[in-house]
Amino acid sequence: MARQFSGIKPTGEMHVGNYVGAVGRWVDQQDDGIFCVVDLHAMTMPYDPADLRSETVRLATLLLASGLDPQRCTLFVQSHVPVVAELTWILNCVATVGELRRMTQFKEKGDGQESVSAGLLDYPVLMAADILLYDTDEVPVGEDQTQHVELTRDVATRFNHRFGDTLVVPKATVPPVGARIKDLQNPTAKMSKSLESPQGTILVLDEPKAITKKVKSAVTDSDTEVRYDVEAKPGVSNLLALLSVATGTPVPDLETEYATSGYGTFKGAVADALVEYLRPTRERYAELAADPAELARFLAVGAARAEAIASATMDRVRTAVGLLATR
Ligand code: AQP
Repeated sequence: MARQFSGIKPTGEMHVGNYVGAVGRWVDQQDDGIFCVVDLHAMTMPYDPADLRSETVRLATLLLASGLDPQRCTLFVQSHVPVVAELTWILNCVATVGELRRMTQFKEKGDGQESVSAGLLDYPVLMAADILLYDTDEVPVGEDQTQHVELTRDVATRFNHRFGDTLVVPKATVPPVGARIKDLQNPTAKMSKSLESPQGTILVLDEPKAITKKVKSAVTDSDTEVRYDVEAKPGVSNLLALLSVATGTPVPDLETEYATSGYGTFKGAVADALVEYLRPTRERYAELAADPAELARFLAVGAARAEAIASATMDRVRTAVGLLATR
């Protein structure tokens, strides 16, 4: 079976874009998958250490609440397997500055900043190290991360060419619908944790009333037709994608169903569907958050399992690149 590995940054509240693009699919295909809260990646932009700690716990709890089951998959915190930093260094000597500077996310996040950390430039190499450490075949991600997975493939292929066949070359998988969920207030921009757009971002833990209010005030257009056309009707298309994922109904069927209903009725249906789609996670979250000791136990088991895989990969890598064995 193809091994899945993916991660999510503890940089704010998980939103429905993260859920549709990545986490919901992790849950659906979780058997033998490896999933982590990538706390080291959250350090590439200015942050508060106390927030990083609390958001790591909160996000790990939310992943359990979403349906990841530690009996079926491995769930851990990235920094609990510290050899990822060693592999990052080794891959830094394989990746080039030119290819890192071309990454869209580096350009977007660095844009307008007086100075950016070397970590922001190196973010994709840390991501490559994570993916390659666990002999990953498939990386379920949203569309915004496919460029980083492509870079991982390039680096792994170059490594294997230079040092002999050592690393598994992975591929990204994106969902057929909802690979890039847009901000409800600005439907040409992706919904994002760190964009300051509270009305445009539906959080997985939002109360039903808040979800309904956000969907009802979503930006659409001056037309009345419910039709999927990302260029001409980005707002309506985004809502159609959300409704399709939340109900499991193909977009063309929804276009037929709501063609003449008007935007008010259509938005009401989207809001109701999202409330039901996110309800089980919200309800389980409260229960799991009440027992942080249980979470810590799950994460320790996950880290031990991940460490065992990582350690075997690192033995191969160290030998391949010419590092002297310690034992
Ligand atoms: N809008 C989105 N639509 C579909 N998928 C998305 N993902 C993120 N936004 C969308 C996917 O969610 C996973 C986890 O993302 P991440 O937290 O590791 O980093 P990100 O892609 O940078 O997500 P954000 O929400 O935009 O965070 P910030 O604002 O902190 O950078 C990934 O698989 C991602 O593709």
